[in-house]
Amino acid sequence: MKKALITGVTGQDGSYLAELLVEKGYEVHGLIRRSSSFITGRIDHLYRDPHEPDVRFFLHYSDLTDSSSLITWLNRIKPDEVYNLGAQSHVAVSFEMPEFTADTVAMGTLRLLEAIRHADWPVRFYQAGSSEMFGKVAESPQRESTPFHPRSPYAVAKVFAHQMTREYRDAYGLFAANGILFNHESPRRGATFVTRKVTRGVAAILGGKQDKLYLGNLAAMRDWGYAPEYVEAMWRILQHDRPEDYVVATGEMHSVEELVAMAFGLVGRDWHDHVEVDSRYLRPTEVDELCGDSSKIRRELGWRPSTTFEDLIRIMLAADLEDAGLSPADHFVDLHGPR
Ligand code: NAP
Ligand code: F7E
Repeated sequence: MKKALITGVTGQDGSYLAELLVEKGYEVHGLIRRSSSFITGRIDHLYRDPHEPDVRFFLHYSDLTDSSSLITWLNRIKPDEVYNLGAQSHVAVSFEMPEFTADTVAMGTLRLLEAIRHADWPVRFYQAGSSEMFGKVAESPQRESTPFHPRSPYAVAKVFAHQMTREYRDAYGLFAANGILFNHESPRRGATFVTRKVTRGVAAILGGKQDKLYLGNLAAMRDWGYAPEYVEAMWRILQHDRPEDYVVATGEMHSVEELVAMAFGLVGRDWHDHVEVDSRYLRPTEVDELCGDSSKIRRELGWRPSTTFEDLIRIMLAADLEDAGLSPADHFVDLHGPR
């Protein structure tokens, strides 16, 4: 039985990855931070399912800012694979908390790499890199060789983590690989990222809880995919016979305005009636457009996305309508008319 260690297991991707690895028969260990309230909502079903007594899923307290706990858990668990998904992952928040962001994202990765360097068994390491590293893009679409031009403290910290992962691979022969993942979303997406903010907002408006949705830059363009498909890419990257870096993306780009129009359109509403721009949500430096070329991972590892932009928004909106006590079947309209 293979063992995996996941940082960021309580987050969107950590929860889907833990599910995937448990399904594949791994013994899965996740590191969680102490909090004054429960933070395991996305993974409780794995941890406590009484019908699955054989599920081997364990949680341990740690923090990417705390080397000694990282070293302790690595050496106690002796995982075959380490997935470093832990991060202060919100770009806008990184402008307000640059030091904590860098400590977690950049130094946290270095702390883990150092711990792994001294391990006396073979460990495969996955680093959760981001399309934000491309920032002010040098070419479009972006691929593995596109130069980085980060535009936020978060992105600068991710570039450090990416380059450090490459350095440890080259200098010490570690099996250390970077995924460069473009935006990926799901019903488990944090509520302050734009896709989820919009789908939750639409549900709240339909439920009569609010009338307006306040957003920032509607012109920004992103390449949005479906998170469960992206964690499958992470796993494939670590199963390859050599450590390499891969862009993971759909290759399709949409603006925030298109996202908003789609979400309101799915329930027969005109977004102009509800959306207002609020300058509080603008960033000191913005990434205008991101679109990924994932031909390398498609060619070498056989990975490809299958959920369309419309399906993604439909899945998220349906989940948020249900959370709001509304039936999706009663509210969705057929965008395409009779076929
Ligand atoms: P997320 O939902 O924000 O989850 C982040 C996770 O990191 C949470 O489990 C969080 O724990 C944990 N964390 C935060 N600070 C930590 C610290 N100091 N020590 C240990 N853990 C800490 O993010 P996600 O969307 O799942 O993304 C997973 C990873 O992929 C992140 O590294 C992110 O930067 C990267 N990424 C995401 C995307 C995307 O579109 N989703 C794209 C590219 C790269 P708490 O629950 O305790 O806060
Ligand atoms: O913003 C614009 C915002 O916060 C997307 C993280 O997972 O993906 C994510 O970072 C765009 C930006 O994601 C609002 O200005 C407009 O242009 O959903 P987001 P992000 O910044 O792209 C990358 C790949 C990561 O690695 C990160 O960890 O939408 N936008 N109005 C807004 N964004 C937010 N959050 N809120 C708004 O009201």
